[in-house]
Amino acid sequence: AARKFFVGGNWKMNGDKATIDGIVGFLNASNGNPNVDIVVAPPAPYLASVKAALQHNIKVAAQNAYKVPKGAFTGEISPAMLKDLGLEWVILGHSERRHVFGETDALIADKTVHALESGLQVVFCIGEKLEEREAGKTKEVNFRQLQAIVDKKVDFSKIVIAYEPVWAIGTGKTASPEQAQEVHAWIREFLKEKVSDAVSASTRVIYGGSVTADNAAELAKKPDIDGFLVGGASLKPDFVKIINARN
Ligand code: G2H
Repeated sequence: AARKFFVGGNWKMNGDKATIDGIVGFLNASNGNPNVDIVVAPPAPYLASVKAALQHNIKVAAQNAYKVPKGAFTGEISPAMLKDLGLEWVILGHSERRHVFGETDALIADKTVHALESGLQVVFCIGEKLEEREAGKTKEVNFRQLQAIVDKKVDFSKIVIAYEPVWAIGTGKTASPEQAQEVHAWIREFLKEKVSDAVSASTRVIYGGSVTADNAAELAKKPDIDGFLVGGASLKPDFVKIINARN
């Protein structure tokens, strides 16, 4: 079966009640798109209100969640809490979690296993830093990050892989369609070798890093780019153009 296009909006630590009302407004006015899985990730304090206000064909994700259901972990939120709010998705392994907050491959793998066990689906983010790309380590770094969850025998039917080269995040430097396609094809080869032909063919691999309404359509034409994880541009009405980039 064809891979359904997936567009995520990662709001990061942005927004307040007024601006978020505006975002929900333009999303609801867009009516979604039946050919696209649309998932937006507000900051944690707004998860419940956004979930309540959005039309049901637009899903809500958390930007992170911890590896256990509850307990003495000040400042953390659990997959059980997200499920309790009726949410279906969580983003894990975002480069800002890896590089600003020091999350390791091992921690991200544990979080992924627990989120899946709890019934959430996961947008699992990977990507190399500029110095890694320049040192010829792009494949090695992305494969290492993926191997951490392959080792846990996760159910890839509940995972969307987001390839987000760190050098393209929030910098205005988008990977060219060719650069992104090259890595997406490597990821699919990796899945074929380490997991199965079926998982390689069916898993959505989306691109993130300075995606805009202007560059989304060209990226979306590449055969192994199955959608986007959008940061800055997901806060603006142009996000609707990115949702519809493949149509
Ligand atoms: C990458 C992306 C969204 P932006 O972090 O996850 O952000 O589109 O702002 O580069």
